[in-house]
Amino acid sequence: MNKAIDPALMQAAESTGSTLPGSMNAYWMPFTANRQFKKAPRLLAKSAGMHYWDVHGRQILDGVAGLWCVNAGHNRPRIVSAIQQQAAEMDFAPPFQMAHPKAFELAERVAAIAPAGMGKVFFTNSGSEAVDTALKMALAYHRVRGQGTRTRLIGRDRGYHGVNFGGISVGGMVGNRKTFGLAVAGVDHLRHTHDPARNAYSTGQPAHGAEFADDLANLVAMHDASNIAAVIVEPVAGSTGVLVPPIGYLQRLRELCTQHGILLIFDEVITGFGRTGAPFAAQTFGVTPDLITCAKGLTNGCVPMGAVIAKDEIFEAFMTGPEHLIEFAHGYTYSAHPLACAAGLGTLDTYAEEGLLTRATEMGVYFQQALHALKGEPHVIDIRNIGLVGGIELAGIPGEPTKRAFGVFLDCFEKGLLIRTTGDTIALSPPLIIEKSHVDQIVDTIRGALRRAA
Ligand code: PXG
Ligand code: PLP
Repeated sequence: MNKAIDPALMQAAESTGSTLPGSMNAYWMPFTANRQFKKAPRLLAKSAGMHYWDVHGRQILDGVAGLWCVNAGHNRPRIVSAIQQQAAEMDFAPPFQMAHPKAFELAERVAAIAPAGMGKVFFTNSGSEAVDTALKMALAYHRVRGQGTRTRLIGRDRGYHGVNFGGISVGGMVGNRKTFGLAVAGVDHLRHTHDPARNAYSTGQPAHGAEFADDLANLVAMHDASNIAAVIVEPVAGSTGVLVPPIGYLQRLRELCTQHGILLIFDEVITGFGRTGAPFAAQTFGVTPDLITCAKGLTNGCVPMGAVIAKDEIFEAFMTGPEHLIEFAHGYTYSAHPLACAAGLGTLDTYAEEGLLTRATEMGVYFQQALHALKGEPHVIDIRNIGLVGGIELAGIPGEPTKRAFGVFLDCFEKGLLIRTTGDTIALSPPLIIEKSHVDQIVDTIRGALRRAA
């Protein structure tokens, strides 16, 4: 089917200088209802600061930092010029047995804002690749230390760890797993921590649920610690609808991992780079994992890049054997790509100059008040938040899950606001440069949409 573009759309696009595709046939869109989208496309053409403009020239407030990634806001000058300069200077440098200076510089800069003792940085091109890299690193770490029986991996229900085979195996979002067969074997899951009966409308960390971490003790009892390599969790579960960890939960997981020699991996693809009020959620919650996976905000979403940040001792464990041999047989053609490194350096400069990595602490107070003022609006059954991330859970339409929230998404978009929905939860993660007036606009627009919602 070759769908013609609406002439009015074409005209609007031409008026903003954008070009529209002649056909929407070839592009198989990711995580998108392709047929529905192509009937009524939402096409973005321009961005700056807190805003997008669509192909009609309509301004849209960005309530989700693109897709949880544009933490410094759009089209920031230091990042733009860093990318432009790098593209003109050197396009690509092979990352295996070769390197370029900015790769080392970016690794140092990331290590400098990471939790103390986490001083080694391995670059990937996405969060999904960072996750699979971290899982492989955990397996290889135990093996190089003579504990090769530690092969089991533990994730958590409702976890999102990207879409590669390792990530969907430890992940717990059913829709992302059920289609793809067995994936990686030897995986268990902790229960998720969502407990609305006790914790609905918590501000910040909920009071109840530290004991969910004891699921790990049960799995150790079942499998024996000598067979378990790592536990991976999102400090704040994002994709599944913003689940903030109960007070004491991450501490308890850390204690159990330490006690049993199991590596603790925090997947900070969303929480990394200022989302919760510190560079990493590990710092916000005062719990240091062994490995951190990150992506998104690392380059402000401008050039694809991810990373695994490792404790020094993990790297050191690999540095045995003959020096001419490769210590970790893993890497991507585009690991530490020069454009991504340049974007990363420009991003970290912008974060530092504008204090963005801690700005969610102060703005989070206003954001929290504004968000929780939606309590009592139609369909709202829970509101959750920490730093500059929030979730508003709606009661689903009986028998038609996701439909009500998606209706709110469409209504908001029509009114000039981009939000994200997952299941029947609205997720908000605005750029960290957000001002109070933007927070008001976000909440007012959502309120209007809720009152109109089916
Ligand atoms: N781990 C976590 C915790 C993530 O949030 C990934 C890994 C994978 O990253 P890449 O770069 O491979 O996409 C993510 C990504 C959503 C949504 O709808 C969330 C993500 C990506 C796309 C959509 O909430 N998170
Ligand atoms: N498939 C083939 C045939 C390849 O040659 C390579 C890399 O050389 C890959 C997959 C992996 O690609 P990447 O390094 O971009 O992940």
